[in-house]
Amino acid sequence: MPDVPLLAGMGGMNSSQYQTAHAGRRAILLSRNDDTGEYESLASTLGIEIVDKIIQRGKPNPRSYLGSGKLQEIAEEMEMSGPGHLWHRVDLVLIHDNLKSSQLVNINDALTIETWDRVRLLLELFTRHASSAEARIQVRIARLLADRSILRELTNRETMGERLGYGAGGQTGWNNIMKAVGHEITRLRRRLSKLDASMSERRRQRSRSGALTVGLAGYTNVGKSSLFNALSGKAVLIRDQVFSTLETTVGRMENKPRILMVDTIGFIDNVPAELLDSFSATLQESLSCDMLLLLVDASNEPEEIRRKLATSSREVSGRIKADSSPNTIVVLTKIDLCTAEQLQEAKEIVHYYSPFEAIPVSTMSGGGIEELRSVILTQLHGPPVQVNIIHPEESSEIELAALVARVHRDALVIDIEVEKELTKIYGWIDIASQSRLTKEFPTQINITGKS
Ligand SMILES: Nc1nc2c(ncn2[C@@H]2O[C@H](COP(=O)(O)OP(=O)(O)OP(=O)(O)O)[C@@H](O)[C@H]2O)c(=O)[nH]1
Ligand SMILES: [Mg+2]
Repeated sequence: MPDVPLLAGMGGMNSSQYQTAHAGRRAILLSRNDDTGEYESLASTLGIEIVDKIIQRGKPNPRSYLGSGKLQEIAEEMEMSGPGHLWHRVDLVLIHDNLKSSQLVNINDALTIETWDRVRLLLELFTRHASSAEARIQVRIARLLADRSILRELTNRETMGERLGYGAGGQTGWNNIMKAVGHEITRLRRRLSKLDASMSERRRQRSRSGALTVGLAGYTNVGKSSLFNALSGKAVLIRDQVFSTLETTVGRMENKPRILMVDTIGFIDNVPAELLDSFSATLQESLSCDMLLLLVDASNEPEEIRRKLATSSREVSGRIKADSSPNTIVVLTKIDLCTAEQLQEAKEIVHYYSPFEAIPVSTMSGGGIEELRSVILTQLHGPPVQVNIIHPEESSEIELAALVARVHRDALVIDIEVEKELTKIYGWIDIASQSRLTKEFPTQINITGKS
């Protein structure tokens, strides 16, 4: 890849030398509304300190987001921001919304300082958290797509004679850079599709082996990875940060009957489809499942619950293939942080989205986890059954013990009751194993509902 001196969106960085450590940077935030909390937490996840917020209420200006007068004012203030000024050492301007490339370039021209919109902020976050080959390629593609639209804008301006001084070689130089970016995107997409193919092959193998899968979905930071750990016992990264998880992890929830669980990336509002599409294979891994858990943070304010639930369910339903719609159960997370009234309100909100009753859990206290496990098992394998072992006539202890052990091998046992002529084993056992058992031991074993 050639070095592309891009200003808007990336400061004076060369695209081959992205600055990935942003901790300690000082920024000012420009916004058109007061609702900047989530954005600020995205920035602070990267260690960026927002030293000042400039809020100009109203509709974004189509040319430069803020009016040109306001931008001029900010540029002048910046000029004067020496030691002692609140803006001293500010080297980044953050924009609360997603911008058109032309707006980004215009702001950047007016302020001559590195400028990020919301997409760029998310891309920086993704870059930092991408830890698998798959996630790194996905993020790189998403970045190049965003870079390309800025490049296109700059190329157009140079062609129109509106803007000079970027790169040597004039228009031909720009066209070569655009071509190189295009080739790089194609190359990465090819690599990604190979990874996707091996992912779907693994999925096919899993389903051939008779394993059923439970997918996790929900807004970022809702507690997906924590629940995954609690149910599968497999350690994945949990952090009080948005987008800790960018890739798929499959873990085993139960061995008999075999149930796998899939943890993956979360959702967030206002992400352009193009950006989320880079992660579509990762999301697909979790959504191509036999049952989906849609997580909702019960400790959020009601408005936030509504907003996040609307985003998550829209993303889920837009991505699930029509022929493979899994049953979806809403799980209310972090209930250790809520009052009984809060939990009740959360239940009422989610009731509109799912016909199934929401399951409240806390991975912190462990509350509700076993109930959820049993709901998952029942949903996938039907209600628990009762395996009756008829005691051998000569009451051979060894023979009976062997039969009990044999049932244990196939079943997730909840309870055992020993009666005079009968041992009742109560638990979950998949249909195939049920018929195998009754075929193998037609006179000693029969299976019924719970008596
Ligand atoms: N109090 C409390 N905190 C929880 C609970 N479950 C998760 N958390 C916290 O919520 C934060 C996010 O948890 P994660 O499991 O990483 O959430 P996630 O949905 O995987 O997040 P991303 O992968 O970043 O999208 C962490 O700080 C967890 O410790 C819970 O039941 N109670
Ligand atoms: Mg996670």
